[in-house]
Amino acid sequence: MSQTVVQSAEALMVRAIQLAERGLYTTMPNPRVGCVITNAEGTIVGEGWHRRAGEPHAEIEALRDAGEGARGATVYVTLEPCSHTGRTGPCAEALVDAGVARVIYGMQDPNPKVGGTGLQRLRDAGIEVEGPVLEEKCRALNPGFIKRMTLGLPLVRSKSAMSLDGRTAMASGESKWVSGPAARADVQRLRARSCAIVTGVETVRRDNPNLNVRAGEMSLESLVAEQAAEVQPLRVIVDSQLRTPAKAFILQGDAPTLVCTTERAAAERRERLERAGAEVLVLPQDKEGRVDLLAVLKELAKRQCNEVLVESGATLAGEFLYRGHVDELIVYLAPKILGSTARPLFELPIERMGSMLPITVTDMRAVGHDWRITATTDIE
Ligand code: AOF
Ligand code: ZN
Repeated sequence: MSQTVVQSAEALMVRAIQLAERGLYTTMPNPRVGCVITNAEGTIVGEGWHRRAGEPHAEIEALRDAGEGARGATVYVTLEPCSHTGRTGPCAEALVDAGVARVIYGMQDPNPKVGGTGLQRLRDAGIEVEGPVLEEKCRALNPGFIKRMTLGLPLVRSKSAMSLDGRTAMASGESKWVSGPAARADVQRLRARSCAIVTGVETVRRDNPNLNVRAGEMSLESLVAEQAAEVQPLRVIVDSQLRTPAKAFILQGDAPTLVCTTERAAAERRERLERAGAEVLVLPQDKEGRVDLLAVLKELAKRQCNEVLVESGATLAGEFLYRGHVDELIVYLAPKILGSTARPLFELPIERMGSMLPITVTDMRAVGHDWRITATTDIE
């Protein structure tokens, strides 16, 4: 005898969140959204998620999956259905046309083009609307999209690796490899969910990194990894005088590279980097003549970057932190001792306890033989 177990709104929203997570590496610049449709008995009749910008939204996928089953049904969706015509048509309209009875949403759309009007459209059509349900978990799907829509800035993560004694590289600059292979696979996944990877010219000169997403190194199921690697993040070099070598690996490959510089840089260097395939952008400088990091972040938001990963040496990472631009710190702690001549994690001259930067550790877990510490900064 088959028996339908009626699931709570929370349980169905959890299912919708799991579906949304399938778009973790591919929906940018759009948000990750998932949707579940149930019939009057509470049985799931349709599921969908947003896969890629330009492709159907989660609700449309779920409506297609449900077919005629959508009539009179209840829809659980992690984000307010849209009311605007962008790359695709309005989902609120599609839900009305499909004749659904109830919509339960996880959070309002922070996009000013939508912001409540999707819910209003549903109510106007006589659809019962309830929410927000599991709002915090739904917001956690899209921290970068939310920040960009509300503040005009991307979410910034700073990633670094250190020894047990808090050192990140030898005095010579040598830093391969502080953390182990599992942590490096974890970094590949962090890159893949980001819209841009920011580094400094010193790291480019010293380590010559690619800063791209490599499917084979993500430790993910191959289809998921391949799809993730199809959406390469923008690589960004902060380079006030254009000292990036034209032969640097970061200028090669499929991913685009943006070099942010200042008026101080010589024109012939600019031309050389452009010939090597980079886009060079002159931005305002700070008091010390370095590239203004806030200007970099504003530019990235303008280019629809939701999540930005800073993967740099101690100087640039310290600068991002000191200026209050870092939302989340990710530090891999390796079971090694590098000693007192090695470099610190952040180049940050703090003289007094009263000037220290407070942080809140939100997660700490083993990644291979290393520990990954995630913290939010408490800087206003
Ligand atoms: C939804 N369901 O699955 C997503 C939504 O350019 P478009 O047409 O793809 O629209 C993108 C905007 O739509 C995006 O900024 C956000 O406000 C909303 N995303 N909405 O109802 C979805 N991905
Ligand atoms: Zn939509």
